[in-house]
Amino acid sequence: MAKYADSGNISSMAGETVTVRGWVQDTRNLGGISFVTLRDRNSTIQITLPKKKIEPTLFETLTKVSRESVVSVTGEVKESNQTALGVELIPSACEVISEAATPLPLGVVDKVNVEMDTRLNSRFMDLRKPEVRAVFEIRSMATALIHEYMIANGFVNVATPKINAAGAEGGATLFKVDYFGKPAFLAQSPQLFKQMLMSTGLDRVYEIGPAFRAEHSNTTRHVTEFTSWDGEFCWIEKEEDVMDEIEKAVRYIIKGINERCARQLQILGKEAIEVSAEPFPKLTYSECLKIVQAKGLNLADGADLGTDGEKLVGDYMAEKGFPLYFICEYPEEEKPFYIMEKDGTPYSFSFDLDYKGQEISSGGQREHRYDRLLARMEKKGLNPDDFEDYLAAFKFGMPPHGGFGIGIDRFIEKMLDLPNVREAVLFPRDLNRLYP
Ligand code: AMO
Repeated sequence: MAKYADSGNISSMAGETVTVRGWVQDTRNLGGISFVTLRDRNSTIQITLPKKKIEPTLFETLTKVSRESVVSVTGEVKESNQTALGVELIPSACEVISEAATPLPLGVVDKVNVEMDTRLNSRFMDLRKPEVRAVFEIRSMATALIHEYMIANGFVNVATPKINAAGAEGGATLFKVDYFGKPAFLAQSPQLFKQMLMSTGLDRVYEIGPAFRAEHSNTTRHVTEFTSWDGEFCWIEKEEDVMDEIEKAVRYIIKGINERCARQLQILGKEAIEVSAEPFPKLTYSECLKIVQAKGLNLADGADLGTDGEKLVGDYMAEKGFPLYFICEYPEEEKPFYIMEKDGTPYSFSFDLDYKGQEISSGGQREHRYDRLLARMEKKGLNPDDFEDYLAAFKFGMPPHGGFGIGIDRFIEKMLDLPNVREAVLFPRDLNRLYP
């Protein structure tokens, strides 16, 4: 039996007889000679069929097989200065393993602009395009790098429940499920659990897991299921300690992607992911308000910066050469109950990390003092009885702590300049999309 080869190693196999497997991307019949382009995970291999030298049924099969069929082809590897790999395959046998039906729901190589929805409807076919796959290969590496960084820095990887009796991020975006006749909710974030763990001695934890938000708005930055990278750790003195940790982690990931994903970045037309040499700037909310007001957006003090405000701040920071920057000291009113207030001011020890004009993360110092936490819950109109188990962890010895949550989908979207967060999700879920 001939040995297997693929586009990654066939260049060094001239003179050998090998078997290659993949998808028939394209067939060109030029009379006396035909070419089949076979695609595999990395690249394409040219199969050359000089009509007179190829057995007729083999010639017929390979030149007539429908595009995107999966085939296995055995033949001799020959040097060629006409192909990107420097070799071509002259076939002596082939097997059509899985014939593709026609017409295809979506072209793989056709240079036509197809709506994102059409592409997402046939995502399996869309993912056959190298530039679509590259996003997910980079995302995979980003996830590996997060694990590397977090473990190397003393964080313990945890898994917290995704079906819960209470949510942490406000009632508006809770997904209700029927839990054996009782109401339950899909987790909006691991917030309550990662904080409870702070009272245990597992005092540096992280999680990468799904988070669910019943987002009723159809935007380019919201999906109803996203992947949250959460970190939480004890013994912080101020929220800046959390920002510094995120910055180190984000730099590690971007550096790692630049070093390990050169091929994928090249497919996406990028040399490298840019990151500022100087530390990520820390703008206060009040400074941002002034920036957006100067740019003509009339926001009242205390108002949410919103998509438009964030974008204006992003433009301002881009001019200064900063794709990534923090916005800190948000009004306490804008932030959840678990964030610590900055006493004597309307602000809080909170921050967002923005990437090119879009929030990708938020976090801060938490209120670890039981009485103050209770007061904050009441101020936010929450019933402490709904959070009994969470609150118990604060009653019996809770260190000061802080943390962050980063949406991996938005992180990848912005890193790769994708126009929509859905482009960074394999099978996105949103207001209108529950399949595939
Ligand atoms: P927040 O609600 O700001 O904070 O969410 C943190 C990050 O999660 C991502 N994200 C989303 N991504 C896509 N679609 C959505 N609908 C969506 N909602 C949120 C964003 C966002 O910045 N518990 C806190 C974090 C903390 O303080 O540790 C939290 O969930 O990238």
